[in-house]
Amino acid sequence: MSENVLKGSNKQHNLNNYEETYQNFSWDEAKQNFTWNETGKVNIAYEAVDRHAENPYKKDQVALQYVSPDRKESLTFDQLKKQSNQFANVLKDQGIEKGDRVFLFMPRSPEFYASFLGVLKVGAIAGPLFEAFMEQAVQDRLEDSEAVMLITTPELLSRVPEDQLPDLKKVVLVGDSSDIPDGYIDYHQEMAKASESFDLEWVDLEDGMVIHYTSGSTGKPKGVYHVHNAMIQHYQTGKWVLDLQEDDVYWCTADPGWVTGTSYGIFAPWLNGVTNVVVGGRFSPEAWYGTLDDYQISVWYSAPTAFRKLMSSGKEIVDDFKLDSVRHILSVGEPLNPEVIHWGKKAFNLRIHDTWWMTETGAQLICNYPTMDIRPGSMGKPIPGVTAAIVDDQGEELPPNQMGNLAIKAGWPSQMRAIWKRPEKFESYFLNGWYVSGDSAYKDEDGYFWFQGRLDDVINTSGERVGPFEVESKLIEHEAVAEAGVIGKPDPERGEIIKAFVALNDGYEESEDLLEDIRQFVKKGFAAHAAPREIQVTDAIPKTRSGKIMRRLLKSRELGLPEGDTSTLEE
Ligand code: 6R9
Repeated sequence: MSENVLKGSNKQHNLNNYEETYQNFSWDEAKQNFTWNETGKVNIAYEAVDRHAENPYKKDQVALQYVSPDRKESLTFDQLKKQSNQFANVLKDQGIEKGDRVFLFMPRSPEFYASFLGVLKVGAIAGPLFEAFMEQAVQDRLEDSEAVMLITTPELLSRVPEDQLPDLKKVVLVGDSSDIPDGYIDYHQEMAKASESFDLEWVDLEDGMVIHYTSGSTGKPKGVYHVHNAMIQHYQTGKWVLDLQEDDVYWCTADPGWVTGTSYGIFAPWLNGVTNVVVGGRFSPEAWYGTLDDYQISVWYSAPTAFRKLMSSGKEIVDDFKLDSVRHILSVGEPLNPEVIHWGKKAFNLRIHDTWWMTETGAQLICNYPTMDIRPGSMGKPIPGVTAAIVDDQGEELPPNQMGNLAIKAGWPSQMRAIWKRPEKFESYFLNGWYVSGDSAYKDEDGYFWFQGRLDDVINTSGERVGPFEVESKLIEHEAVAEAGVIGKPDPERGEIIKAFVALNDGYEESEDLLEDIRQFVKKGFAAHAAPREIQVTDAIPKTRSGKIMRRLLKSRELGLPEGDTSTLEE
């Protein structure tokens, strides 16, 4: 079988010759695939859903296949168009206008997808939030974005501090009417009354589409602002990197609260017109292998943490399922260990393709392609249309094999357009025409990029970005905690775990109960995934003379490494 032919078919891969395409491609070419190329006005929801619903050959194809332990439901492109139109009408009735921020805080469900698209159809900006967020995390994000509307469920409502959110005018609840208190908008009741046709808001390519909040090493989470123009890259990487073909059944395991769950859990698959499987409920190896088998998944995008969990569940369980529908597997979020690639080869007889990108980049940038040789441990090569390099701290390019800042030449289609209300923060990403990622890496002589680590203190636990500052802020709200410093500690399954060092207030003694209480405090007040798995009591947290927590020092001490430069350490 030649490299360019798909497993189990006589079709060709979409990107046949990487080097040649890389030399010749320009983004103008990709724009020809969209109708807006003539009108100049767009709406990503139209391109992703309505366009297919208007095509007699595609309208009855399943767009969304939803699967959870207690609910299975499928929606065709036509049904998804109608439901999102209905919700757009509900939004219009409620006075939502172009540019308004409308947040969604609920588990994955068909209602989530219909309302998310409805928000885009009125030209508003969608802000998806992880259902695991607790009160503080929800408040920070709604407050910063000045969201005027929230779509959530009766169960999650208790985590929305409405009295702290003066801009939040309306709350839509998705649930049984009997659970919906007065003063709230009943999703199902309003949908039942709403028309299935809607005259959608045609916007400019540079108009706002989505805000994803993400963590940095300092300060509150940042609102990363993306515009409709990103669709060009969502579409094109869906072709080249996901290698999507019309008859694929695609499963992206990411939650839409994370950028992967929107760019590649909504846009890339639907812009390419494929059936998109969405799985709710908790992870279990049986449920995951079962999904691949039951729905005959052909293209699967997941993360190293999940692969490692499957790997540790053993070989026997694999034999209980038929996994031969899968033809292409991809990974994102953390370094993909060569060991996992070897496991993939055994379990699926396939290579796992690593992809590198960030919330801020909006779409994939450095990837492995089906027709390219993979070097296990490497993130691959930049997509055509994108220039990547390793630069020094002055933004000068470094030669091969030298470690430095992983940087991308600014101006790719899906690049973030702002950090919400923080222009100086946005500017701080750019140096000498480069977007500087905050990751360190090197490039080998053949142009493959190799990830080395984060250059800042951001923690990557099970593929989720956690800012140490947010965890520290929550910790010191606990009555026993005087000071806190938080680091990521290497962990074989999760990549990193969160470890907190705390200094206790006078009158508090270290005990198992107290540490557990502190842990629960972060879990309940902030988010479960951000609760420290390890807490160590110390007398004092090392700080610089200007009062910054020296996490680097905490980490070297934890790992038994040399302490490095401690000249700014406060005595
Ligand atoms: C899409 C996404 C971005 C950070 C990024 C890097 C890490 C992502 C990776 C990877 C090694 C890969 N990261 N992909 N590290 N290999 N293939 O993950 O967005 O949540 O913003 O995280 O994740 O450190 O800077 P986001």
